[in-house]
Amino acid sequence: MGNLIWHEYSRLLSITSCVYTIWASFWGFYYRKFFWDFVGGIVRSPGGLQPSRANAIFITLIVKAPIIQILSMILAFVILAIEFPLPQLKGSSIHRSFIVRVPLLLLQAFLTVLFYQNKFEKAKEEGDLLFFPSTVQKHKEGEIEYEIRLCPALQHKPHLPTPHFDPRQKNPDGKPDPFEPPYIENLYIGEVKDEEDGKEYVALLNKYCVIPLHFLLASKKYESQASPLLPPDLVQIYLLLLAAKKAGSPFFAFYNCGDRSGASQPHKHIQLLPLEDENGPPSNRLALNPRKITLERPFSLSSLPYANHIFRLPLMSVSTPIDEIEEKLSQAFLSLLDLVISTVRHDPHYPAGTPSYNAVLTLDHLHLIPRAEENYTLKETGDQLSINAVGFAGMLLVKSEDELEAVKREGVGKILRGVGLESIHDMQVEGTALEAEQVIQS
Ligand code: B4P
Repeated sequence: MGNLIWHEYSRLLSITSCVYTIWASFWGFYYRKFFWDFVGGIVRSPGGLQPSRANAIFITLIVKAPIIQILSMILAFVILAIEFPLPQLKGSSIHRSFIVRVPLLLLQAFLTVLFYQNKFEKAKEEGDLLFFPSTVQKHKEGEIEYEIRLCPALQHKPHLPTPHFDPRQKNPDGKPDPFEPPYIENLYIGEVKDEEDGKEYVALLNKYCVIPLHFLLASKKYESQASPLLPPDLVQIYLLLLAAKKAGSPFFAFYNCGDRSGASQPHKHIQLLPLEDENGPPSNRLALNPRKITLERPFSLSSLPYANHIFRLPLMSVSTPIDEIEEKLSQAFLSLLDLVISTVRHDPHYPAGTPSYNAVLTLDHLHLIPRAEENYTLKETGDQLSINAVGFAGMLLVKSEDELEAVKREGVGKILRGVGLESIHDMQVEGTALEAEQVIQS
């Protein structure tokens, strides 16, 4: 009797481990990482972790092609067929043999420890990360193809009121600060430090996640979300974007600055979202269109119905010296911020105080969009849409089918214009470039 219980217990254990292996291998196809790449690896800045040459075979078999993940999955199905068992195997010598099981289970253990078991999945399974499934529809208006993401599950997310943003005061509303330690272990990814400035940041998975692997880079010491991006902020974001591109999964970064920008947390944080299109989100793809552009001068996309200020960045890579990256990004940011301030000043109704704006950063452009309002009220349904930088990247978020249809009828451009400002680029043109004028005669 005792033996029977032990046998049944081992069988259930083996079945559980196989089911987990199939699940982990499936995710391992998408998020390819050799788990032990830090052994013998070198951390370079810029560039991140460079695995040792001795690990090249594992990088090939896990990252370049998911061979180990495929083998793990096949092996798990084979063990399941023996343990369950398949009718054809029931009572056969393989089904009754311990000798067959031992090497198969050892091989399974060896294969599965090689590849990364996703932190995102763990955080989700243990309830620290709330994932809201969604679907995306393309919606073309003029030259831009917007992406409208329908996420009905977000209706159940607790609504956070816009905090009081006071750049001089720490945590002005006195609410718990999610970006202060102690961090939720399952959301904690790691920390980075700016080599020049010594400024430290913590990287955390987004707790309320719509796109898997959405993460945040928050300043370790409290800084206000109403303060501008500083040179080390820009450098660290850019290095992360470079590292992501190198790892084969492009991201873009965004920053909601000020109380009219769609931000809900007062502690300075920049957000990074994975991309399906390596040319960036829709607004970046549009900015790439006028291909012959004068570098080192801001420009505006006149086909968009709201004020937008864009700077095309020079080509930089992991081997570009940090000083140079810092100089280029700071110069771009300051020239765009000047334009944001002059756009805001031109609006007689804009309230006094720090202006709000959204920033979108890709490896090829920095976009700054001045903001007049946080929310847009849909004429048809009366629903309020909170728009953040992702909206101005060309990716709108709606929470119901009715909202989706109302947005399409009202027009995304009109909605963005409703929370943005009128473009005065024609008046600002000195020192900047108009698309039509920026073509270099080749
Ligand atoms: P904020 O800059 O303050 O504001 P936000 O991104 O607009 O988020 P909001 O909270 O207003 O979310 P919303 O319902 O509009 O960012 C704060 C960030 O911190 C948020 O990402 C929040 O989730 C995160 N956070 C809060 N508490 C945390 C904690 N304890 N640990 C870690 N992170 C924490 O939108 C819901 C989500 O969808 C947001 O993440 C938003 O960025 C994202 N989103 C918006 N538009 C999207 C689109 N088109 N596609 C995909 N995702 C989109």
